[in-house]
Amino acid sequence: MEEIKLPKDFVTYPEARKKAFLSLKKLKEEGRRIVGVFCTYTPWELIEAADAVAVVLCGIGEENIPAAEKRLPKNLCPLIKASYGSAATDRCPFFYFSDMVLAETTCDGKKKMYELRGELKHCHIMQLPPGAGGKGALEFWKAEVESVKEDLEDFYGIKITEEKLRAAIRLRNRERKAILDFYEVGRLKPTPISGYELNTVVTSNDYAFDIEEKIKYLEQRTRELTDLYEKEYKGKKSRPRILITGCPTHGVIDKVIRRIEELGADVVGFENCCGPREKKDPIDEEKDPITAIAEKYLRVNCSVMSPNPGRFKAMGEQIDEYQADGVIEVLLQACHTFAIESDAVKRFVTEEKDIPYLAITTDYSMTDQGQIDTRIGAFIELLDS
Ligand code: BJ8
Repeated sequence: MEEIKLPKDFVTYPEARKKAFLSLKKLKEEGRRIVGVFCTYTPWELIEAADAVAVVLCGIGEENIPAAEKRLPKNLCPLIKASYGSAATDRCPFFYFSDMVLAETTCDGKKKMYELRGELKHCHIMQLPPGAGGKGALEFWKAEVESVKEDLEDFYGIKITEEKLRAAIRLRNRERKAILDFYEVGRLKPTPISGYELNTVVTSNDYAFDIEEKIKYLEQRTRELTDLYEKEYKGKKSRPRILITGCPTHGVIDKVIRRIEELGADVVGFENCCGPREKKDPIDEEKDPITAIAEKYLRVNCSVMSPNPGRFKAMGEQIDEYQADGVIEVLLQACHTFAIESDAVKRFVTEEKDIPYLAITTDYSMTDQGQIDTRIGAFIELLDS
């Protein structure tokens, strides 16, 4: 079993969330506005322009799932059940401290869960068009973005000015660039950073509420890792390089990402919402802000969109740029959109890119760890041979 590379002061994802509870409590005591969010489609710039803090409400861990199953079907994505269960049992301090929730009609499970969540707290649900390229899709989505602005203004009794929106766009674009540069350290061969750190730092960043501080940290860590590569890694032999795709992996970091690296491969990149999916695509700073925000978020390549060709283009680029030797797709149980798209992903990876592909379907329990290890081990052996 190999040790994965982690810095001395490494903070795990659950630890980062715990620390964030305290920062959020402090912000609440200082009278800051707090908006709970879930998804990459969320127009964070509007929240920023409302002088509010956005906090991610996605659940991890299996402890709140039995409570969720009192109202939700068992055969539902664990991310949805964990998110609802933690709010319904009042065990999610992020939800507790949120003044309101901003959510989008992405997959069927999530959108129906938001209806139940709306019973607990004010929940603004943005209607997402079913396909980004459909006739009128942009106009429809732009009106939805406009309605978030209006709701934030009414809810907080404020005015979101164009100046504030433009400042928020600039700030978030700088943050996107810092995150992307950090991610792209994974392109170095051999990589000086573990995928476990990549996944943890980027998802934990959603719980760092001071964006300037976050940018500073990411820039510094990127410099450290680039120097480390020059001093210790350059010219050395690389382990098999894996690109992760599929559903978000923050709830299965230990179960899948850590195990891939302990079993002998490097996770070098993520083609999912824990990766650069939307970071590569800044918001146009010159256009009318509402139009630019609507255009940007409509380009997110999620499987909830039909059709979703942009995902394959992004995946192809990442396979090349990160020099991936194989692709592992993580499918959360009962996630129909990613599960259906996985057949096309498999064909794209094995036929067009000519590298091996493995799909792992799992949930937040630990019962299938042995089976997952066996499959990952065999996949790495195949890449090594
Ligand atoms: S933009 S990936 S964050 S929707 S895994 S809850 S799709 S059943 S999380 Fe997602 Fe936004 Fe898309 Fe990204 Fe449903 Fe699938 Fe569960 Fe999912």
